[in-house]
Amino acid sequence: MKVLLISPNIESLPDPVFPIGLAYIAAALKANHTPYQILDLCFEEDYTTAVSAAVGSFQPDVIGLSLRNVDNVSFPNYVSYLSFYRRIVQIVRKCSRGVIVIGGSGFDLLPGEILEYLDADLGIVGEGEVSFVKLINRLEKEGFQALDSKILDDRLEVINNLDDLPFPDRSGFDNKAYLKLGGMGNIQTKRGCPFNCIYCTYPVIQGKKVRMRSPKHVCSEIEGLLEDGVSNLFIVDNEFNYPVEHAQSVCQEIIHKKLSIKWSCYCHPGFVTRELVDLMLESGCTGMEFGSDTANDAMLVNMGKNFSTNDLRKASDICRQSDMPFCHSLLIGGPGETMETVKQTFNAIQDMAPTAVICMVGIRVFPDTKLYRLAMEKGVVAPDQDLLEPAFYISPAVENEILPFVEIFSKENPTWIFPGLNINMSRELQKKLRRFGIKGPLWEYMKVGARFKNVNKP
Ligand code: B12
Repeated sequence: MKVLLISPNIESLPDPVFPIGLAYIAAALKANHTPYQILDLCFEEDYTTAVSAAVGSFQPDVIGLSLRNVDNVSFPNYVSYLSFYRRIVQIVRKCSRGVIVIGGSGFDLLPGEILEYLDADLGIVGEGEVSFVKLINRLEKEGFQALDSKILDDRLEVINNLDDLPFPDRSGFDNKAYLKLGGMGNIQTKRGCPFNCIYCTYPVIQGKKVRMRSPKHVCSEIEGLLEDGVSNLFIVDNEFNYPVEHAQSVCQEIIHKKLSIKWSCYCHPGFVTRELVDLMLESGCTGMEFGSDTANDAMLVNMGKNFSTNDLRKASDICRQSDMPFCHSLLIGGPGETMETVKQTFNAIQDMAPTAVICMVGIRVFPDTKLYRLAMEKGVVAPDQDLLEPAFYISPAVENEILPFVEIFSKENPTWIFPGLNINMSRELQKKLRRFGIKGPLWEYMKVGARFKNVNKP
C-alpha cells in the first residue's frame, strides 16, 4: 500500500503553520513500514500541476488529506477553505483510483458534512496515528469493500502514552520555508483540554483528558529540531501552563539540557505564577498568549471560563514585572454581551497594558459545543443547518453597533489586531515582516510597530 499524504493548508495568516498533525501521521506510517510521500501545498504556486504530478508519479493506493482548518473563524471577513479542498479532491480523482481518506482537526468538527461535500471515500475523526495505520493495514488485507462505515471515530480510545509515539517525521516538508516565511516550527507537549468554554472545540478534537509527554521526550525532539536549524517553536498545546507542574518540568528540562530554543505558547490566565513565568523566560519563551475572551466577570461566567478579571490582572502584572511579552485574545459578542460589557472589557484590558491584543468579534458556532445548543435555541442556527458555511453568534444587544465601534477604537489602538476586519494585520504585512527575518509570533512586535507608527504621526 502506497500512501500520499497531502497538506492543503495554504493559509498565511497569522502565519503559514507547519502541518505537525500530518508529520505525526507520516511518522506512524514509517513505523509501520508503509511507503509514503508528502505533498505540502503551502508554498506551491500551481496546485493543479503539483497534485497531478505527485499522484501521477507515485501512483498511491491511498491519499490522506489533512484538513486542519474549516475556515478562519473570523467575522465579518471570513474565509472558508472547503471549496479549495474540494478542488484538490477533484484533481486527485482525475488522475487516481486510490482511496481518499480525510482527517485533521477541521474534519473532526463536521465529519459527515465535510466527507459528503468533498466527495471523499473515508474519514478518520480524532488522532490518526493508530487509526490510520489500522485502516491502511485493513485496506491492504480486506480491501475497501469490506469496510462497513465511511467514518471511523476513535476518540474514545485516545493514545494515553504519548511517549510511545515516534517524533513527527518532518523530513518530507520544507522546514526552512516554514521558519523563514512563518517564523517558527512547532512541537506538542500534551493533548486534551479539561476546560468548559462554551464555544470551544478543543475538547471535541482532543478529548477532555489531559495526556502529557515526559519532559525528556519533548527535549529529545527539540534537540533534533535544533540540529535541523529550527530554533523557534510554537508549543501547540491547548494551554501550555496547565497542569503547571508539567509546564515547569518542561522548562526545567530545557534549561538543564541548555537547549538554545526560542518558543511561545497559549496559556491559561488562571495558572500563572511568578515562578512559572521566570522558568519560561529562562528556557527561551518569548511570549504568552492568553485565551482571555473578555474582561468582564459576568461575561467570563457566560463564556464558561473558570477564571476572573482579577486573574487576568494578576497574570498581566506578573508578565509585565518579568518583562514577558504577553497578548490577550478576546472574543467579543458572546451570550449576554452589551456595549457596556464590551467597553468594560476594552478598558480593563488596556489597563493591563499587554504587548498586543487579538480581538475577534462574533463567535463561530460548531456542533458539540454549549454555544451550538444556545445558538439553536436563539434561532442563530437552524436545526437542519449544516454549518459548512460559518454561522457566527453575536449577542443581539451589540450586533448593530459593534463593528463601527471597533473600527473607531482600533484607530487609537495600534497594538490591537482585529483579524475579522483585517485591522493591524494583513497578508501583505505578514509577508513584509517575515522578509525582515523576524521570528516568533508577529504580535510580539506590535509595541515596536506602534512606536514607529506614533513617530510618523504629525
Ligand atoms: C496551536 C494552534 C494554532 C497556532 C499554530 C502555531 C504553529 N506554528 O503551529 C496559531 C495561533 C498560529 C493558529 C492559527 C490558526 N488557527 Co489554530 N489551532 C491551534 C491548535 C490549538 C492546535 C493545532 C495543533 O497543532 N495540534 C496538534 C496536532 C498534532 O494535531 P492535529 O493537527 O489535530 O493532528 C492530529 C489529528 O487531527 C489527526 N490528523 C491530522 N491530519 C490527518 C490526516 C489524516 C489523513 C488522518 C487520518 C488524520 C489526521 O492526526 C493528527 C495526530 O494525532 C488547534 C486546536 C486543536 N486543539 O486542535 C487550533 C485550530 C487548528 N486552529 C484553528 C483556526 C481556525 C486557526 C486560524 C484560521 C485562526 C485565525 N483566524 O488566525 C489560524 C490558521 C493558521 C494557518 N496558517 O493555518 C481551528 C481549525 C478548525 C476551524 N475552526 O476551522 C482550530 C481547530 C481551533 C478552533 N478554533 O476550532 N492555530
